Amino acid sequence: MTKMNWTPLRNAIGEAAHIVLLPHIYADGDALGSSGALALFLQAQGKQVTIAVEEAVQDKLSFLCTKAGIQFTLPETETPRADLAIAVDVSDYARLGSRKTLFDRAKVKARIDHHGVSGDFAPITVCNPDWAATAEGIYEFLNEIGANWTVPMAICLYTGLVTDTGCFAYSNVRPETMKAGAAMLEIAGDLSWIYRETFENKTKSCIALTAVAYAKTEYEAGGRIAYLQLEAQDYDSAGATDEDSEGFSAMLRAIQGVHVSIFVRDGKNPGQYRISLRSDEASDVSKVAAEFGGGGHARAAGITFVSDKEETFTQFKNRLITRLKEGMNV
Ligand SMILES: [Mn+2]
Repeated sequence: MTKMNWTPLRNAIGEAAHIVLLPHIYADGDALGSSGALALFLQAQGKQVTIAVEEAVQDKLSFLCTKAGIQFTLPETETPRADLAIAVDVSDYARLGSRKTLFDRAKVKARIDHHGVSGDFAPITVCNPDWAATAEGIYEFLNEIGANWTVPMAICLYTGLVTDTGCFAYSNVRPETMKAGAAMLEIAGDLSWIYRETFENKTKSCIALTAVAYAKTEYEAGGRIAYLQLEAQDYDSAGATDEDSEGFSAMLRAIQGVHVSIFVRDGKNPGQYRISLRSDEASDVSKVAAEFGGGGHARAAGITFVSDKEETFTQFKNRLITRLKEGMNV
């Protein structure tokens, strides 16, 4: 088990009065939950803390605000220069989005993360790919520092664990992950409602979009790869939003015989595509993603592709499928 050196981060926190926490763009339960737990701890130390997010918090995670009292600040709000900026669950500098300036302006820059492929963009980095979630790292840190755990902190931390592990089901789950989860249950009691809020509780529009998704799914490599591309009109026809398609990559990977899934969505700008990859033991998609300028974990990774004169999306798609086929050991 890798023992992390928390001292530089601990010292930086000690010297800072105003701390800004920066979860990654399209923040998920781990990025927001980890930031929330850390923020509550820092506030209890008398620190002024801002969690600056790129987009409004997804509906299904809004309980972090209502039940744990976390405040997330959108970039349009003026945030003063921080003494310390901590990128939370951010694998790559680009995943700070428009908040790069907030990060750059801070006197001291740090990062807490669990992604294998790391962009070394922060002088103080605590990154351990063995953690199933960044939340597992936050748990380790707060325990080492002797934090007083509260129910809101437990809600935040448990959210990070549950969402990044598919309810403690993925291969990234270790005994330490379960121990962190168990500790949160000891503090907060029944937290099964977090599972319901984040995994069940599907909207009608999500179900409508799921029907479209299954109908549009194509198979490659003799059924070993599932490919799905959803465009703006697919979302419109289902009355769905981006949030409704979260989990689609995992949903496709779960089809019998499928080892790798590719799920493509439109990016923010024209000609931009967001690709998420999921795999089982047959393939390390973080390696493939890195070759295409993306990153992530062995079983879950992402790429952003921008089409230009050099390469169209169709060419990119073919290149990606070919590469995934080659790298598959089944
Ligand atoms: Mn994470």
